[in-house]
Amino acid sequence: VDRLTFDVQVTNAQAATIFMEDVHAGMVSSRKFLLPKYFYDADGSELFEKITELPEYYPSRVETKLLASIVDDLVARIQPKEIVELGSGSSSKTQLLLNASQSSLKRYIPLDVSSSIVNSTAKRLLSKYPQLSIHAIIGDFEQHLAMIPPSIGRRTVLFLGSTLGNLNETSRLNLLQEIRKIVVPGDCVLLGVDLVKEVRILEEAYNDSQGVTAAFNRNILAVINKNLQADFQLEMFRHNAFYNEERSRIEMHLISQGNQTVRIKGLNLDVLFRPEESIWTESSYKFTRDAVENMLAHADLPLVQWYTDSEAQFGIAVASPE
Ligand code: SAH
Ligand code: AVI
Repeated sequence: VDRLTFDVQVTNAQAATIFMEDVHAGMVSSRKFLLPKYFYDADGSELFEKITELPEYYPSRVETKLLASIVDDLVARIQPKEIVELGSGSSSKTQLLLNASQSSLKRYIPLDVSSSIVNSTAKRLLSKYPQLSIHAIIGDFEQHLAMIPPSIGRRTVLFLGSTLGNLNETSRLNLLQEIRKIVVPGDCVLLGVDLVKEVRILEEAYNDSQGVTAAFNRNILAVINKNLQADFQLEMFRHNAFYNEERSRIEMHLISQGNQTVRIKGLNLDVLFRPEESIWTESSYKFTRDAVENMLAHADLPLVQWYTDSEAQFGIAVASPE
């Protein structure tokens, strides 16, 4: 269909090289780590969708409800002509905006590392919104914002799900500064952020009773097994997620169950694990309104509106350059 453009920012060979370098760096580090963007192969994206349906994982549910309650007000203010979405995944919350903006909206630009989910989502949206053009970009939001096509007017940049919280402070600021470069006065940025709250609620959201989050966490090892011919035994790594109050973040780790050596053939590397040694796989920072307002201001994106649910679990910031 000519309403669909599908841009892939890196060749398979480039992606393979970067993946090798990143896994190597993480596995030879004295504190082992892996980058959370590698959770999201087709299986990982499916597991994340299951997470969003868990009773314990309040962020998706609360953000959806909040967005539904403000969407008419929002769209009346911003009347978007195009929506650029970072880490768009299944675009399920986005559809609230797509529905409400039908009269003004011409183009939707989802950008995500996970080609499988963007592909199936784009096809679904094309048939559901016959007036809409879709320009999908498979890429890394920390590297490829410059590849987003020139604006056709009144652009809204959407960044939902508190995915910004998966970056550390420096990377968050960098990304917001890159976002600033793709908007002009009159455009806006909609940022969904998970808020600091009672530790029990936070920790339960990352330790669900069905073990879906544990499977999501371990999937990163399956991704390495598949792409680098490694022999991680997934059941030999325990899921561990806890709130680090001092740093306002959930940390997810995989903990080695005993002494073990993992062979990563594709890197020609043997990795030794001590009992209880951790691989740090994800941080998920939690915010306050002030913290969000400050970081946006630092990126020259003044906060113009702040929405939160009645229990102040989740926030949606609207920022606009001057
Ligand atoms: N926005 C959706 C999905 C959130 S899950 C929601 O709110 O429910 C995080 C999404 O970001 C996944 O689809 C994942 O593939 C994508 N993602 C993670 N790191 C990324 C990166 N560095 N660049 C682009 N996309 C990324
Ligand atoms: C995508 N991201 C904001 C999710 C989060 O909550 O940090 C990923 C996730 N990790 C474990 N559960 C969900």
